[in-house]
Formats: sequence, C-alpha cells, structure tokens
Amino acid sequence: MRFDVLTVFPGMFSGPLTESILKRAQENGLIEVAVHDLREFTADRHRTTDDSPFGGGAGMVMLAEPIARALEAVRRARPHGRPRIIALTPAGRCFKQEVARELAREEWLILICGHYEGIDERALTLADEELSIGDYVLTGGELPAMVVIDAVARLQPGVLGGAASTAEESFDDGLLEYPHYTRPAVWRGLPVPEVLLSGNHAAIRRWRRKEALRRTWRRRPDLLAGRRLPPEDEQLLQEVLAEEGEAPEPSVPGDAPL
Ligand code: 9D3
Repeated sequence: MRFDVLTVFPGMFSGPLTESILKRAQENGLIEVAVHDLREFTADRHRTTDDSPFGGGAGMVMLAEPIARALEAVRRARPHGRPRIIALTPAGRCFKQEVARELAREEWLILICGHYEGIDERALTLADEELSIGDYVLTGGELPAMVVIDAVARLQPGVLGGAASTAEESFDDGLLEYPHYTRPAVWRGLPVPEVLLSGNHAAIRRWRRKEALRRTWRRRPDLLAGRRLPPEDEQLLQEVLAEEGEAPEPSVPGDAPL
C-alpha cells in the first residue's frame, strides 16, 4: 500500500516513519510512504503556501494552488492507480478503527495536511473526504496523518508479527482489552491473578473475556450501549454486574463538540 503525504512540514514525518514497525514495513515493501513538501509546488519567489483569510480574521489559510499542483504531480507519477484523497481537518469525519479498516483496503492514499487556521475550501473539493482524529485542537494535520498511516499500515498483511496479534485485540471486537501481567508473579507485594498461573486455558480464556467486559462496562459503557452480546458474553456481563456495585461513569467519551 502506498501513502503520499502533502505538507508544509515534511520534517515532522521523519521520526515516526523511520522507527520500529513502520520502518520495517517499508523495508519489507509492505508499505511505501512518500512525503512531499508543498513549498516545492509554489510558483512565486517567496514560495508562499498561505495567505490571510478573505473577510478578515486571525491566522492564515493554506493556498489552494500548491495543493492542486502537488496532487497533479503525485498522480502524474502513477497514472494507472487511482488514489483515495483525504484531507486531515478538524471538521472531518471522526477517524475510528472502522475507518482504518475501510482505508486498509485501498491501494493508494493521498493525505493532505492542513496547517494554520485551515485550507482554502476550494482545495478541499479536490479531496474525496475530510478526516479528523478526535475532538481536541492540534496545530495541524501532520500528527493526524501519521496516526492514520500508523493505524492503516498495521492492518496490512505481514506488518505485525503473527496473524493473532491483529484479530484478538481490543478494538477488533469493540471491547477494551483484559489486564495483562508478566514476571514476577508477585511484584512489590502485588500478586498476579491466580487463574493466570493455573495452566487451565479454558479458565484463563473465560477470565480474560470477563475482565474485558468488566473494563469496558466500567470505562467505556458507550461501547456496550445498544450492542447485542452472544449468550456467553451476556452470562459473563451478568456476573460482572452482580459483582460491581456502582453504575459506570455517566459521561460518554468522544461525543463532545470542539
Ligand atoms: C477555532 C477554530 N479552530 C478549529 C477547531 C481552528 C483550527 C484549529 C486547529 C484549525 C486548524 C487546526 C489544526 N488542526 C488540524 O489541522 C487537524 C486536527 C485537529 O486539530 N484535531 C483533530 N484532528 C485533526 S485533523 C487536522
């Protein structure tokens, strides 16, 4: 899978993409990432990428022309593919695991990073869609683009170690993960739950599922609301509810406007 990133701060991408899993994924040819400096697509002597907003107001707006020229250049370089063009903006559709799964099926993504107050609306018409990574204010679309690349890249076959590592995890079945423990069996007086040392794999599996349900009920009740659980999960959740005194926090994360 290929990612082309359009940005006025190409240097921001060197760290995250050249370490660890994303580095190995590129070395193994599983993903390809090309970062393009929008300044290279300016026409004036000062290599201008932004200007003040029509109608007045604070901040700067990114010019449409360098974005259009950069898009034309990266498409011209691969005339037989068809990219999905995504602009990272605070007003976009919220990026969730479901969106990551959807994008992971694409062959080619072009990510346009806004910076300053925003992008000229006419340049946004060149994108297929806008994505936001959540309701908090960042300084630009660069970190969001890296978040999207990371979440999408790890879903490409072969990028993570084993096949199990993707499928068994929290957001793949919409629940939070069960708690994890490693050596020593007693750390500063705190023991590991006995069942995990029992060697009884059926009991361990059941305990983990129950603790995943407990944690989700406690911390993210929104993930369980309006969801039909299979009978085994329903049974485990009833046990959790009988054990847990108070109702979970009433607040639902992720639904507050900026
Ligand atoms: C007060 C109006 N602000 C909108 C919330 C202006 C503004 C703030 C920050 C405009 C752009 C930005 C820079 N942020 C992004 O470009 C961005 C972003 C974000 O801030 N949060 C979550 N996802 C994203 S994707 C791009």
